[in-house]
Amino acid sequence: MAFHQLFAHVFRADSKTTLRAVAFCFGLLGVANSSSATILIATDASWKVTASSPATGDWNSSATFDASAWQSATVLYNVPGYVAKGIWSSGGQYSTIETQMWARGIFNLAVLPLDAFVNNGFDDDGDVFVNGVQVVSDHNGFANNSFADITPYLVVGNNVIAFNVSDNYRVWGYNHSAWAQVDARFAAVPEPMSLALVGLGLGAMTLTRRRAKA
Ligand SMILES: [Ca+2]
Ligand SMILES: [Ca+2]
Repeated sequence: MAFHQLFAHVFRADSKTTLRAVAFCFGLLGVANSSSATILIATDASWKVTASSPATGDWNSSATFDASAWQSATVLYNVPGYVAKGIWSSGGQYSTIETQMWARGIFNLAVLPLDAFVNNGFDDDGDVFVNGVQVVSDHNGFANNSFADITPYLVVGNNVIAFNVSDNYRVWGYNHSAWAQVDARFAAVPEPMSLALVGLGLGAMTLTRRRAKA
């Protein structure tokens, strides 16, 4: 039955139960079939940071790198338009001692996304890495934002996003911060529970039709 025939039939059936069942079915199908942008990871207090140069070179590539000596990030402010928070190490925004920071976060992917992008901002300069691949190189000497397509560098399983950042334009004394956010878009997969509910809804509609004919 074509959709317009089904729609016409439903309104002829004059059954609140049927209308509710059909509305429910198509509501669920709409949710199940839509693609959605999902924020995978964004800088916040859960990120690990250090103001000391990492001991080994795999700090930006290995999910199993030993970051136990690193500290949790200090959240400095909200970033307008993003979920990400501006972070730095414990020295904070006006430290006169900590002029560099290294930071890392880990996120797990069950499937690869259709596409994924990183937005970030450095006060003032730095590099962003995804699984060890440099995706941002910002060395213009002042605070600014960057954007990069990281789709090719993601893997199923654990992924590492990491950056190092330095402050080198000390307007208002020392002021430094950094933020990063990964947004990914996935192909939607209908959930088994939604399909089961759609089946129940269609069953209820059929039952209503039979009762209307009897
Ligand atoms: Ca910069
Ligand atoms: Ca600065």
